Amino acid sequence: MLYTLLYALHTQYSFFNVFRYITFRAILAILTALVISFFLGPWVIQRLKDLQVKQYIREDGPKNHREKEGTPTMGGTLILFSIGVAVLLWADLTNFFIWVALLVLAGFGGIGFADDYLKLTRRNSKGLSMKHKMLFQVLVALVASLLLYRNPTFKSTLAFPFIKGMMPDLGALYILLVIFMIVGTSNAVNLTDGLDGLATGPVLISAGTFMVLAYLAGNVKIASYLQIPYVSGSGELTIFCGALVGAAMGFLWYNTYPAQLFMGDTGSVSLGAALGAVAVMTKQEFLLAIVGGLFVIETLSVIFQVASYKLRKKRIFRMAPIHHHFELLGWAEPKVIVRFWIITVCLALLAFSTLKLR
Ligand code: 57M
Repeated sequence: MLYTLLYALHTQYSFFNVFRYITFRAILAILTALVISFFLGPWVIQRLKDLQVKQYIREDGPKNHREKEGTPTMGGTLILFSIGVAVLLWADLTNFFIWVALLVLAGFGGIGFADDYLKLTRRNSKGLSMKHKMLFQVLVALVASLLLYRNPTFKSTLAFPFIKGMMPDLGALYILLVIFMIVGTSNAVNLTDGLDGLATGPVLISAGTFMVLAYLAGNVKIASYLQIPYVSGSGELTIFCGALVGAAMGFLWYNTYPAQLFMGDTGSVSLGAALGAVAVMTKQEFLLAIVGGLFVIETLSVIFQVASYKLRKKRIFRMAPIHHHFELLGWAEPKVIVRFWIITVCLALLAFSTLKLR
């Protein structure tokens, strides 16, 4: 909104021409979301405590988690508010992709909020049933996929890293791909959010990676030089990703070990879905699988653990998701967290390296 107002002034005062630049507005979005989440954090923590919005710790979890009982949760409300303000201020609100991204973020945020709320009112770690959660998530993802599929300027093709030029048109199957990307990433981030800052860090790094990728995909000259799909208008997602980065940075100040605040499903479900949606809209689905490799590993660890237990009555890991396995190996929580962050930074660098290896 401010973008439209301020840029319009460039005819009288040339200084305001700077608001035309996506990079400038992305930096403003990062700083706006960071300042809001950082300075509102203490107030939100206190309000959540007053409202008894606190985490119930499952009995069957690692012993050291017992002391986390009572930590305020649903900090995702702070994250979503920070992102919303920053995007509404600095993004071009006539941009189609911005509204699809906001729809996914808000839709999944609502599902996560309902889940957290039910856990609170039922005073246990159950929430929405898996069936209802999946149904609502697929519905929101279906709306986003249909908006994209029916947009005449948006192609239903799938790009592959390393193999330039191979971009099959999936036709109506593309709708299933979009739903899979959004719902899959949402649940993968949700599973990963099991240690202080363990999800927040990789979300921050992934959003930062896609902040750059969106800029590249939306710039016809750079996209053709790098031989990546040019997606007209997707450059505005640079501002959306910048807001994700800023909000995650401010939230991490309070979510880092020992956490004063958890994001809850309100945060993990919506942030994951938003990353999945951005990856689809910038046509970089495989790069999300690379930079978000930690989310993939965490999800696969659960799949393999459950399958192994069902088939062989034996566990592969001491406990899944895999972050608990290392905890039970005796790694201190901060050691698991920071090592997983280091892995994510390496994966982000690997994702960037594929841009030239075409
Ligand atoms: C999402 N939620 C955390 C917090 C956060 C199928 C099975 C693998 C499902 C999985 C599960 O329940 N996943 C739910 C993970 C929970 O965090 C809350 O949830 C929000 C994210 N959705 O924002 O509000 C706990 O994680 C800890 N935490 C922190 N710091 C943070 O910043 O310490 C979270 C954020 C919090 C807190 O303790 O209470 C969670 O772990 O539930 N189940 C599991 O992950 C369980 N694994 C398991 O059952 N493994 C089995 C089978 C099913 C694979 C096995 O290995 O045999 C583990 N989680 C728990 N207890 N709580 C282990 C048992």
